[in-house]
Amino acid sequence: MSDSEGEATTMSANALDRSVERFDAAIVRLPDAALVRGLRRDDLGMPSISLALAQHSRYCEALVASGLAVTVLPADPDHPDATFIEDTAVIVGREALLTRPGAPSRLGEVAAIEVALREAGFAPSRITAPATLDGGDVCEAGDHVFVGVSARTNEAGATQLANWLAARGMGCTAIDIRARTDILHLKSGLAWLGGRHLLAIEGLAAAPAFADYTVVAVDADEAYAANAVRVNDVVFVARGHPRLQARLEALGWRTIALDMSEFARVDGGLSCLSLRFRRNPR
Ligand code: CIR
Repeated sequence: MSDSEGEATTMSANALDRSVERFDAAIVRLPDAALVRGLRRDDLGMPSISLALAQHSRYCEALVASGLAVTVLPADPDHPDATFIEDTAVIVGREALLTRPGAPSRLGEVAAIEVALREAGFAPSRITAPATLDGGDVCEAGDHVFVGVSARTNEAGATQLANWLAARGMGCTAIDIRARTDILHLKSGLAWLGGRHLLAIEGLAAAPAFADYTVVAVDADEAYAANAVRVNDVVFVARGHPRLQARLEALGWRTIALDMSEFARVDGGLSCLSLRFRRNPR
């Protein structure tokens, strides 16, 4: 990234390098009772809004404990999936890109995020029609970005993202996940752990695109936990995936387990509950 320095991203083949850009701020959006109407591929039962609010609150506490100032946007009763705020924007350093979500019911979520990003000092660019892009398909891995072409992100969206990144000195590789039925977004099955380290579901771990990375493969029965999030010194992991959590700890990452049961019922994961960034480049 153009403004990365100091403790920020250092790309190296060094297996011990776990460096990441350090965040000091995040924006989240409270879940609304409308979450029960959230989009989902499978019927995993109705989310409980009271439990979702409690889980969201603990997620925010974990962000604060990790050194981030958290801006909490109000719930949006008109958009059941609005709590999955990550899908509405991509932030790289001090640059932001408003997305154009691939689900028509989610297009209207972006306006409020534009206001919030401007208040946070960004002058965001935007994805334009007919392109679609969901932030959940965008996996930043230091100076390189992987973008999923999916049921939500089309090829035009991936191309617009790649052009936007190229203008900022960053590379981008598209990964076609349209044939996959097990993940909604690329990051449903992939997470960056820092340096040259990725976490991935078995079906993605051996992808040629990741040849330069060390990939921790997640067992099939813990696949949901592949949507982990590295936040400064810790990795947030979905609670209930003890083998992965123990493995990450054994490999030297500190982890925080967070209960995501109610968001998982509507295909949501840890990464999609926040936009994370640095307020001031150092
Ligand atoms: C949707 O289908 O759009 C929401 N129910 C879940 C979005 C999850 N977003 C993400 O993983 N980035």
